[in-house]
Amino acid sequence: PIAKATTLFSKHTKSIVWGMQTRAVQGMLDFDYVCSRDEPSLAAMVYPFTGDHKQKFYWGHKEILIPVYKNMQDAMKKHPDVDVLINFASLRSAFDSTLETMQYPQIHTIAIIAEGIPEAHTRKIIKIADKKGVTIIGPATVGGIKPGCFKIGNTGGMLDNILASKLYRPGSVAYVSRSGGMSNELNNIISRTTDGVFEGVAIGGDRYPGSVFTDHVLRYQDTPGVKMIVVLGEIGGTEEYKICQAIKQGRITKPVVCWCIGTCATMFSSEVQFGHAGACANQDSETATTKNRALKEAGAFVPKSFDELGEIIKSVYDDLVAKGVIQPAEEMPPPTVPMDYSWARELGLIRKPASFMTSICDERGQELIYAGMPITEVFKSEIGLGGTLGLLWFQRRLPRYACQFIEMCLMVTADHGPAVSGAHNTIVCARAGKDLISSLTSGLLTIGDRFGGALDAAAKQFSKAFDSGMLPMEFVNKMKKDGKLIMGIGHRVKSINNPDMRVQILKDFVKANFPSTQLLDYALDVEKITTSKKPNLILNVDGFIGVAFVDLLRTCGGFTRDEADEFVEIGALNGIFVLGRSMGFIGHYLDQKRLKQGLYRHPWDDISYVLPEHMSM
Ligand code: Q5B
Repeated sequence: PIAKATTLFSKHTKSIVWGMQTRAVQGMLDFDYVCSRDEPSLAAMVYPFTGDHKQKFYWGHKEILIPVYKNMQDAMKKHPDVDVLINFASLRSAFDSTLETMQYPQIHTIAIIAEGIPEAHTRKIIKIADKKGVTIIGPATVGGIKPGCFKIGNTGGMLDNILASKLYRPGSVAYVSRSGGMSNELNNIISRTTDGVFEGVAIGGDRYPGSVFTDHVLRYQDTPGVKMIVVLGEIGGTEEYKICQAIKQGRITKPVVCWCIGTCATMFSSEVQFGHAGACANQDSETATTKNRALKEAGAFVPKSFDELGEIIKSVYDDLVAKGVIQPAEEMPPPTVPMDYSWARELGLIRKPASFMTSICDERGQELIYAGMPITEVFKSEIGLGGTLGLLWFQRRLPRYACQFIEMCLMVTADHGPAVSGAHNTIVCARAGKDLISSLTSGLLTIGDRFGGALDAAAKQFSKAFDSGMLPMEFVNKMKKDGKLIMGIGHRVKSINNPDMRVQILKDFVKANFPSTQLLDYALDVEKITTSKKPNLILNVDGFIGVAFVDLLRTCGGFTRDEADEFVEIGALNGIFVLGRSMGFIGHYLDQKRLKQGLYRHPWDDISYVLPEHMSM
């Protein structure tokens, strides 16, 4: 078998991350930057589920591109200087991707992050790794960290933690633990009690970790920069006895501080399985208490409890300083890494004027909120479609009759046959092979003054005339004099002889339910005058909804007069026709598709060709 490397990471280590772990990668790059590395430690990413491309990351203040390869082979070929692979593959693919990685002799270290890899698979990985001289860290771990040099994925947490534990520059203490979470605690303890961490590895909590305590403790023994070693063992397994043996045999000469967690297991009457798969004592020798005793007997520095771990680390460290073994280096401030915008905002450190303002809907919390009303409440109080529209368009919880009126408007405007401009356009568009949205919008685009889009203009014209005290006759005459059509008056097919039942239905409801119908009454007086001139100059559906809505907004009690006028001014009322008729247009689109109607071509005999006569010179 090929011998494994003593030094796994340096200031020049280059790695590949398997998996689209962009947050972890940015964390590694920020760590590199704060360690004053010349170059990022990450050369590339491998992700088989997308094509080759580049991902944008920050290197300090600058943006850089990191290549992502679909195939590992391409990544290895393009980056021969890479010797570490961080495998973020899931438990289903971690085995295969690790075996594939080990085919490349350039790789000396693999960190496997996934939890739950079958033990049989891990054992196979270990066997091959031992033959090929590859150090495996994990599975089921965050990985490890070498201050000033390299950080595996998410190890060490966020940047504020890295800075607080001074992980941007090396100290003299190397540690190994099983737990990734506890390794962070060690970073904290060691940084407070000594000159800091030289290197730390969390081997993972599985029964068969890819590398064991002694693999790392012996490396640390052989690494000149390491002056003392900390081991955080735990209940289960017998690995800690190998450390005892190595101390007794003189293979380990550097001071070892060690504590096995899980001593509380003795307080339980039955066997306890702790969080890690391997954290269970199957015999007395595997209990934390027995192992701690053995370590102490072998010559390790063992505290009385975990609480004392910091104190004992400090006393061993102070002793080494006193003896001159450790000469603490001068502290140099690390370069500043810009804080991520979202994090800084969360911490309340920055503020920025928003480019967008909204006041109708908030989807950020646990529950969707329409104008202050949680969606569950929208359903509980049965405000229906009219009430929902009231919240989103008018930001008010409207009275029940108003919600009902809105729903009736949507129902009566839902369709008026295939011959009207909008339905016609929708049909022609659908028959030209276009999709639903194109066909719908082609229909909607015909809505305007002449067809379906006269609601707002009718509301404005009638209320302006009414508010100024003009008599209906004066209004009609003025419009005629100005050469203007009265919006909301007139219909192509409906007339006093062929009344529009849609308008009749709405009229009955409004008369029965609205607190006031002043403007509607005024419009009906105008209708009397216009229909006396021509029977089709009725108050049409647009006009009716327009004026009745003004009455509603002005008198329902939910709006000030200015607010009511503003909704008319900004064009809310045409929205009623647009929304209602969208139902019909979609119906026409589906109908044409269902009827398998082919391309529409307008017949020649329906077109009058009036070309200019041939002009001779
Ligand atoms: N005259 C609607 O015109 C229509 C007059 C008027 C004074 C008027 C026309 C008009 C105002 C806009 C309006 C909404 C184009 C209509 C709708 C939805 C729909 C549609 C559907 C659906 C009809 C004949 C004579 C002329 C004109 C005079 C006409 N309108 N005078 N004020 N408003 N209205 N749009 O039939 O002296 O002979 O020259 O623009 O409210 O779109 O079902 O089809 O649900 O889909 O073509 O209901 O009224 O009449 O233009 O030949 O005029 O009456 O000046 O006088 P017509 P025209 P003169 S609802």
